[in-house]
Amino acid sequence: MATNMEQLQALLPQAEAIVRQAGALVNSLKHPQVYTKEGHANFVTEADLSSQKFLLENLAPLLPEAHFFAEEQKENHLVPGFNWVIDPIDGTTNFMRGYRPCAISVGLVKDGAAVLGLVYDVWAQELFTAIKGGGAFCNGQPIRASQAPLENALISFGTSPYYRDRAQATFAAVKDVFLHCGDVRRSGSAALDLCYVAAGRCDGFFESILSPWDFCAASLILQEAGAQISTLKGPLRCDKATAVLAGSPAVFQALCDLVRPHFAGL
Ligand code: 2AM
Ligand code: CA
Repeated sequence: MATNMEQLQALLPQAEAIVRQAGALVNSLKHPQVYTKEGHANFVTEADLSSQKFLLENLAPLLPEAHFFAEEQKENHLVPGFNWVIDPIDGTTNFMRGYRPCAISVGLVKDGAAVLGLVYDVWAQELFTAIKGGGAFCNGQPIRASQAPLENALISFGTSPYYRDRAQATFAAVKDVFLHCGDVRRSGSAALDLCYVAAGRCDGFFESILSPWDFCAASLILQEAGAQISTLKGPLRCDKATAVLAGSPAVFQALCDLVRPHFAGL
């Protein structure tokens, strides 16, 4: 049972190989069949389904006691003990259109806390990884959050396109942030946005609703790189959908102060 750093370190290279293979599978399915899910602009493709099947089948033997909490399965909840928290493709809309940012996200949660995280950018072939207490890496190289002050910061955000009632608050917050920072970005993959904050390529991120498989793995990578993450109200948890705010230590509090008031009524 993977309970300590040594055991997680033994698990990581095996999980890395599986995630890279899932990436190759996704890359081989460039023009997939597309299905519509409940809500606005919410899609799943045969590539999402193939990637998830591959991940479930290959990760299961690594940790037989672990439960799966994955986007494209029907019964979805976190249980006590170990859970693989999986998004087989984060950025499905991008993937369908050939708009680059999209990733495979695999987190391992033990008793509610993320202990292992892998996010693989399937186009750039960059694998972001972290073990709790062991630092954060991109393709094996250590990464660190930036130290840029807010006035020079790049801040990314998500639009929660399936919750149109949040558009007013989201774009008011974006305008406020934009007027205080260097510039803003919107990629379409929350997992990669969070990893970019971890790698110091960007300084902060927010989105008003994300699901645990969107942020679980990246939240550990980001914290192991020295950045901070929370909901609109308090500490981040991996058991339910929530707003996510993240940033380098230099901008996190200021970003929270700018964004939170816009969502006060929600
Ligand atoms: P996805 O591509 O895996 O669906 C875009 O704003 C971000 O929100 C992406 O990370 C996207 O992940 C995620 N997302 C898409 N649909 C969602 C939904 N219904 N609930 C929560 N997050 C969602
Ligand atoms: Ca997805």
